[in-house]
Amino acid sequence: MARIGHNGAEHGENAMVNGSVVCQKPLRVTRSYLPPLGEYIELLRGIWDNRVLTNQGGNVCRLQRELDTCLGVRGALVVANGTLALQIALTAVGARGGEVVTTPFSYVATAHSILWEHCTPIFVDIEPEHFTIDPGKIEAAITPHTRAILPVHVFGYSCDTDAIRTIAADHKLPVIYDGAHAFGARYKGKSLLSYGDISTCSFHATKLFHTVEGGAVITRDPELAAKMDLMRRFGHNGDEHFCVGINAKMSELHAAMGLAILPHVREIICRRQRICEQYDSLLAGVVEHPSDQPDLEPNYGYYPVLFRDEAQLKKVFAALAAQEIYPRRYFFPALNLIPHVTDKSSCPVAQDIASRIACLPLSDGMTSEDVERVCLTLHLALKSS
Ligand code: T4K
Repeated sequence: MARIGHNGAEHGENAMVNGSVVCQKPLRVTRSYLPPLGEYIELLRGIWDNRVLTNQGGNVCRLQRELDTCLGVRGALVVANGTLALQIALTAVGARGGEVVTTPFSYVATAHSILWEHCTPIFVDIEPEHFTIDPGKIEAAITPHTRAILPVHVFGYSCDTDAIRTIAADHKLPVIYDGAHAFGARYKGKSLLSYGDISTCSFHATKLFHTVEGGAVITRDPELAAKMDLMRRFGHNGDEHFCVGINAKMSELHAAMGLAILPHVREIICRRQRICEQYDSLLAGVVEHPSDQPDLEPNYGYYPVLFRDEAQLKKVFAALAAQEIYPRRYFFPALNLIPHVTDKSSCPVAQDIASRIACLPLSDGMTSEDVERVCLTLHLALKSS
């Protein structure tokens, strides 16, 4: 491989090769999928015709129906983003102000949505194979103030839903799954988003299915569904006011993006699968990657790898950056270590994993040459570390 000089900017397109400037494609942790422009414009045309831009218009209603069909769930309610989905879910189950048992290994939005609802996150350590909450440690964290359990299907790996259901039933606690990464994954024959009292999802631009910004709450419980439906739109229906609500509505333009992408989701997942399989074969024995999870049909949303320690991770990051390759430290630090949480109990497994894990570039548009470039650079960096 040619020695390529680093121009220092994640957004730079040019690099120096043997003294001359060449175009080099930066490879970031992901790159948003966009549908064929004509298909999006066709949906925009409908908006231009009828001038309904928001407030549960035709695109939002259609997207909800199509999500139900695509995921095999009932009554998906779309919202403005995955963080509001978590906040609404927490309020809907009556968790506001109480303790919420959760995982320290997630994106910061998980802990922040808990804090935003004036709840106290109580962190329970994770299991080391697939980084989800360790069910064996949940009961010790439950107190008379616990109002909910909020695990995360991190990177689309399934939590131990059977064990969590049993613990929750024993303690009469609701379970909210943060399924921000779970779209398209299936566990024990059904969508990973169909577990728990409520599942939330993120449709952010970086997700394999997205609406630019967006999210959803999913529940089988008609009472919770009715409550969350009202909560996402100010808590009222015409002149009748039922509860405190917020503005978490998805706009018609965002829903149109979802409608344009949904028909392509299968191919997106298949392309991502091929990239992950290429990573698997080129990185076998080179760097640690979680094993396949029994009963899970993955969605290939992320490709996490574990380094020996943080020092090795940093060295590899520098070598990759020199080749315009930008993996991300998803997720660092462990959330029990962020400044504004009060439960600072040690979570040694999460802290260890968070210090040495990273997600490699993964998007449906990556070529096999792109994957080779990442793997070759990684090989060389690891050899010298
Ligand atoms: N729970 C969990 C477990 C989550 O992971 C998240 C969000 C949430 C809850 C909350 O859901 P939302 O409220 O966000 O719907 C990104 C996303 O912003 C965030 O949605 C996501 N998780 C988190 C894991 O990743 P950043 O700070 O890493 O994004 P950013 O802007 O650095 O983008 C990463 C790469 O993606 C860039 O290098 C280039 C590419 N990109 C980015 C954007 C914004 C694109 O190709 N197009 C784009 O428009 O947080």
